[in-house]
Order: sequence, then structure tokens, then C-alpha cells
Amino acid sequence: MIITEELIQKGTPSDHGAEREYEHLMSKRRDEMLAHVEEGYKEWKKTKTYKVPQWLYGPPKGKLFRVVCEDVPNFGESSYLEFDSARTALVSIDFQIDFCGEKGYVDVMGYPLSNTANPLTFARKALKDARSSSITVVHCREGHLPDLSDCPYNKILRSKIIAKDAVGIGEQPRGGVGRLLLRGSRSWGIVKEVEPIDGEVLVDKAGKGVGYCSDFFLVLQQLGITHLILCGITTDVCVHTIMREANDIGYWCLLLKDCVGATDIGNHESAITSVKMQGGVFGWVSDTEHLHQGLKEAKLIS
Ligand code: C5J
Repeated sequence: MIITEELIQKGTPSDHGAEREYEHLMSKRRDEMLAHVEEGYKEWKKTKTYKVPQWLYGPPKGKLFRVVCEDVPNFGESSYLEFDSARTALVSIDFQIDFCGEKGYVDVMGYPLSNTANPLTFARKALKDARSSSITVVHCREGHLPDLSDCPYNKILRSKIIAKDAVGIGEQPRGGVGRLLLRGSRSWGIVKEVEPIDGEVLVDKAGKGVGYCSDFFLVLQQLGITHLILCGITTDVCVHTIMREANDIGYWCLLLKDCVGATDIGNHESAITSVKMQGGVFGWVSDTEHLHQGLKEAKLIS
């Protein structure tokens, strides 16, 4: 097809063209939304609470509870994030032998396991509280198909170059419990401290995020989930990627900072700080103790 000057002009809005052509289509929805933002703002000024927007999701299906979050809207200040227990999922990310166990993927790369294994104690507490409050629990696992057909060449190459003894993804380290990051291998399994129990959701993902390479968001949508509480490893990689993806779609995301860990402490701390920039650019940050208090105040746990 020949693209003429005329066609280009029709398809390319002038400086004010987009506004002129689309304004009437968007103004009703935009005005309603902005009126609700005004209400939410007034409510926040009064209560310092980011309330569950019932105008958007309908009346609560479970019990409302709220958790104190740090450094919002500005560093040094705190606010509350409100949840509907029936629309909340606790997401436990990649607590697999490969990321926090001996002779797994992270161990083979030479990082200290304490950094990624330390949050397990806290994540266990958060899981216990979520289960006692009937909050949905979703577990994720990173791993690839046994024939590696879903694993990019450069991911395998890099893993082999950094690994001790050149044992990369798909290979088994000497004395190890399985082939690295491979679905079905023992080292890909979730460690027993935070293992899924009957009735919990288990999502397999072939990457760091979930949007492109798993059914995570399809499952959350079917469950009517609007708010996520995030735990897992690693803070700066899989946890952050998932949080960013979910935040972009509009999920309300709370990171429990004592339930996450990274291969590098500096990256871990920066990843937590970056969530809180710009009044919570990726969501909110709190910890297990504040979650516990919030659930207790709402009488979801005793
Ligand atoms: C990494 C993850 N770090 N679960 N995976 O490769 O964060």
C-alpha cells in the first residue's frame, strides 16, 4: 500500500487533534473517576487510610482490615492500607530449594544462602495469619520445561558462565538434589517451611514475572482478587517484577519487607525503598507484625 501524505495526516493527530476527537468519548468516565478520587482524597485526609473503593468493587465480600504502611505518602510518615479479606491474596513467591536451599540455583552461583533463606521465618508467620483469616494463598514457582523449550538461550548461557563448576540451568550440580530450575526436579520444589497446603493456588511461571509466562492474573481474576500481599524471593528480581506488573494493572500491592530477601543486601534495600518513592510508586511496604495487628484488630485472628 502506498502511504500518501493525506493518509498520514488523517492517522496522525495534530497537537490538539487527539483532544478534539476523543474528548466526548472519555469525559463521562473520567469525570466519574475524578469525583471518586476527590472522595478518596478527602477520606485519606481524615483517616490516613487508602480505603477499599466500594464504588469500584462493590460491597465487601469478607471482613475489612487495615495495615499500617511505612513512609507513605512521604518518607517518615505512615498511613493505613485497607483490605477486604475475601478479595485479598497472600502471594508467596519462589521459596524453592533453587533460591534458598543447598546446591540450588542461587547456591551454585555462589551467593550466601542466608540472604534468601532468612525471610522464611517471617513468611511462615504471614502464611499462618493468612490461612487463619481465610485469605487466599497463591504460591509461585520459577522453572522451565524439562526439554528447556521455554527457556531463552541467553538465560541458560549466563547461568552456566556464573555457576561454580559451570553447572547451569537444566544441569545437576555434584551432590545436588536435582537439575537446576527445571519443572519436576527436586531443587525446583518449594521448601517445606512454606509449602502449599490443600486448596491453595500454585502457579508455575517460566520467568521472573507472571504476566507473560503464567496464568497468574487469569487465576486472580477468577477469584475476584483486588489486593495482594507479597512475600518471597528475590526482592529485586521476581518479587519486584511481579509487584510492578500487578501494580500497572491496578492491583493494590503490599510488600512485607521482612518476608522478602535478595542475593545482594544492597539491592534488597534499594528495591524496598524504590517501592515507596513517589508516594508509593509500586505500592506499599509493611511487615508481618503490622499485618498481624491489622488482622487482630479486625478480629480475623485472635
Ligand atoms: C531470580 C527470582 N533471582 N525468583 N529469581 O533469578 O527472583
